[in-house]
Amino acid sequence: MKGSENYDADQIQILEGLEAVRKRPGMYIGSTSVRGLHHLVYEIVDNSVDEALAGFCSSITVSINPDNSITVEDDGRGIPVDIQKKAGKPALEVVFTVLHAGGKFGGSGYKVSGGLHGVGASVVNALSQWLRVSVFKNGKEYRMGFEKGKVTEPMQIIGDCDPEKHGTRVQFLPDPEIFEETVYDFEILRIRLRETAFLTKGLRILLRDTREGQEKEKTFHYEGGIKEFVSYLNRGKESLYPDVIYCEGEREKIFVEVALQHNDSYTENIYTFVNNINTPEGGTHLTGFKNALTKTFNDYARQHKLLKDSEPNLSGEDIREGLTCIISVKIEDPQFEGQTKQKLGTSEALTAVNGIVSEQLTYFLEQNPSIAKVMCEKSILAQRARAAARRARDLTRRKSALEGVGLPGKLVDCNNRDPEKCEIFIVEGDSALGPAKTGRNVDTQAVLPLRGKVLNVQKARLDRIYANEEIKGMITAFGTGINEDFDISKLRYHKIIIMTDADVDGAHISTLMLTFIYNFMPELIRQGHVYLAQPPLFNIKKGNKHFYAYSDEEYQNILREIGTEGADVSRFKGLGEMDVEELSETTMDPETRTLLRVNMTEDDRTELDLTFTTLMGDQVEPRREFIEQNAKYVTNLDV
Ligand code: TSJ
Repeated sequence: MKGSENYDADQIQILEGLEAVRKRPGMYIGSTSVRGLHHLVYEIVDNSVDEALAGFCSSITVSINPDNSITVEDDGRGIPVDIQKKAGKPALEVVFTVLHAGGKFGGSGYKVSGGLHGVGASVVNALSQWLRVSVFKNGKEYRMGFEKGKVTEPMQIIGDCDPEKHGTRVQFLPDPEIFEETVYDFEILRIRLRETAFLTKGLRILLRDTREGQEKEKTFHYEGGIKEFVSYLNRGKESLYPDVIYCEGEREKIFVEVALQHNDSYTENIYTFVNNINTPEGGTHLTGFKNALTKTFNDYARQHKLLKDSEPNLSGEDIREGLTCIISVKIEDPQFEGQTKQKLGTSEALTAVNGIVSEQLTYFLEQNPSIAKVMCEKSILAQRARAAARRARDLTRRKSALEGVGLPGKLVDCNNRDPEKCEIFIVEGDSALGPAKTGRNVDTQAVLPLRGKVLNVQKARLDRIYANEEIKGMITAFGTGINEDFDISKLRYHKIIIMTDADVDGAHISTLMLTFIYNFMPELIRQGHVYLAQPPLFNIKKGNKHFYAYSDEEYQNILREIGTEGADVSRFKGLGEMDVEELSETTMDPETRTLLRVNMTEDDRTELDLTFTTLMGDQVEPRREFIEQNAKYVTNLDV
């Protein structure tokens, strides 16, 4: 009797647990937006990845089905099906109905392999309209079904299977009552699953879309693991030496893998992971790596006289210039800290990464003196450039302290001093400056002309960036400073509007400016202060009617509507060709213009990913076709 009372009590607790998940899904999967929807897939896949890390699974297939349900299948041992003593029911049922402590958002722990399976499976189950699982084991197929987390088909053996076959297959349909969006995006899954495959060497992941008209599949399989990840990140760049340096080892039950390679650029690209999960804020593993790299390098450079006794040590930043690096640690019970709990706090990870990298990097440098020399030479150049940049910056800082906020001479400022009301148009070329100056609202709209080529900041060192007149002009006009000096409260204009010709050159210049802002003041983009002006492409007149078309498509639509007969059509070749009224009406006047706001998605950290939202002027009648531009800016901008 007692047994069954307990069983009921357990049952109630379980239901309360799953109810909690349905009540506050955000606590368990972050959000119920597209992001959360895709998160369900990762929660399930992570279980198969754990099985792979334990050495029992070599391949995972993820399918997007025609009804937008997802199937994940692996060739692991199959979730245990025997009756768990404590719960008095099959382990399989426990995995899907008991809310496990931890998870990435609510609790603290996330275990890697070693028996704690099913983390997240119950959460996915609770948030699914239905979920079915098949386990292939002992020559049998076991099946079980659920709806909104509750058992609807108890576990049963539905038949024999090939005695050689083993594995788990889960199919689920996210509950539309929970999710704002229920359509899966192949691209989002592709990026994440590719990352997972890079981080789990040898594992084969197949992603398949079987929805009608969208049929496709991609396989990710990297025998080299994070070594191949680094090569992939350095694709299209000139690497400084052919090898990717790789360190691997285990200390105090912490498994460490590091892969690195320098390219000839000046930016540092380090991605860190704990149990295959990205830690954008770094933590002890990153600190351990940085300490090891700086110390190992300086020791080597001194010992081999690449750095003279009279010269100061290379700084960490100097050594990391142009570095692409992946740090991946696997820890049994990682501790996270910081506001968003994304920063690794486990202190043993610092010692482990530091020890392993120091030891193996020292060995590598000794074995590869020519590579060591190339690396040192680059660092020494970086050190000199940094010193020059510091002098230039100190000079400008001192200057502004002495002379007040010396605004650039070319700036045509507005009168209003309330940043919230003010806009600055960054205008390319001289020809557009005239009309922009005359056509602007003198009270709220400032204009800053740029002459000559905008510097590609991904191809220049800091000293050159600080010396560039156009860039200096933008920095002083914006008022915020850059990098560690950046202070958003000093922003002088809440809208920064890049206005270039609607042609290839114009697009290139916009891209260079966005790259500058993205690299030195990303917060401006994050907080939605950066915009692209949208000058029209075509001027269409018929009788007393006047239209502007902003895309080829819109141009065709307008002509179709009004007829070509008697229409006077011309194409704007550049901003400079418009007269003052035209420029003002179509591109600058807040009442009638269209702006694109620049957004930044931080999902895919391996590709600079900016998207745009169209903001219509207050009086623009909604166009038939919304100009939804989705441009991807890949890191290699010089195409
Ligand atoms: F998320 C999930 F639980 F639903 C799920 C788990 C989904 C999928 C697609 C696969 C899995 C999963 C679990 N794959 N492989 C496993 N392995 C185990 O759960 C397992 C099997 C045997 C033993 C053992 O000690 O014999 C231990 C474990 C953890």
